[in-house]
Amino acid sequence: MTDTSKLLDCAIETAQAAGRHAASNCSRRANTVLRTSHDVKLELDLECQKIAAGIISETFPDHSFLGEENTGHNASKDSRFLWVVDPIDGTVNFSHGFPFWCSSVAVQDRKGNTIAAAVFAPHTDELYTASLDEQAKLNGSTISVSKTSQMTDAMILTGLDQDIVSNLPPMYFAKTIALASQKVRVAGAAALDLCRVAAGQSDGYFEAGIFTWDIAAGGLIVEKAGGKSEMLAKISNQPHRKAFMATNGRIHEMLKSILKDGIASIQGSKDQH
Ligand code: LIP
Repeated sequence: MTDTSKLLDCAIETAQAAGRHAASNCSRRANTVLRTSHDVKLELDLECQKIAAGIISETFPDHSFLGEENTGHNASKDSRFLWVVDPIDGTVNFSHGFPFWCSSVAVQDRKGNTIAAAVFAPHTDELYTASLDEQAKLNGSTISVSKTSQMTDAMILTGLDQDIVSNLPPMYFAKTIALASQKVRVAGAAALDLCRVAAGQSDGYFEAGIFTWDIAAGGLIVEKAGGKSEMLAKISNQPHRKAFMATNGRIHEMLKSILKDGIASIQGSKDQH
């Protein structure tokens, strides 16, 4: 039986090692291996993932690994545990020197439930942690979600959903949330967005097409801070991509109902990218 605290210790060590490597090499932040119209893949993404994978495989040689930079996880390992790693979440921010990015590490059971999670933001030296056995913490101190109970008072973090469903107008979700809430913010690093929800600095988070490695750690951290997280839809033909929300719990159903029509379009669309 693997002890949850050992899993959490390894998640912390991994997130800190990956994050510190990126931070201490930020002079190379613009060295790009791939550039698309709205995204980049950096040399440092690959290096940091290698460091993360090395620590995990040394500590738990039988565990499986899924990382953003190599999505075909090592299925050869028949493991009860899957490590889900985003070595640099907020890559575009990082590449510009905008200090809102982090390393996100989660370990999941066979059903995809996160057991232990660590998110490390080197610039602010913030380490967010949680496990099934432990409350959400920031640098060792317990954190909890906000008490906001009305959508009109809520600040919601989101991403820009320009390519999710072709039968919805561009930015449909961001606009829909903006009209219903006090403010929408697009900060650019989903794992850290979720940690801000957990810390009560934002009331909710939603993205229509976010990847497993962006939310696996932060989703548990929100829940263990007293909030709620929920997968709303899977994006077809993209096994690791989904519509996902997390809130302080109090506004959960309100935000969900605002998103309902758009989510129905995702579920009904045969033309997802
Ligand atoms: C990014 C996010 C960002 C989100 C993007 C993207 P990456 O992750 O966390 O907030 O809007 O969809 O997935 O690529 O920087 O690891």
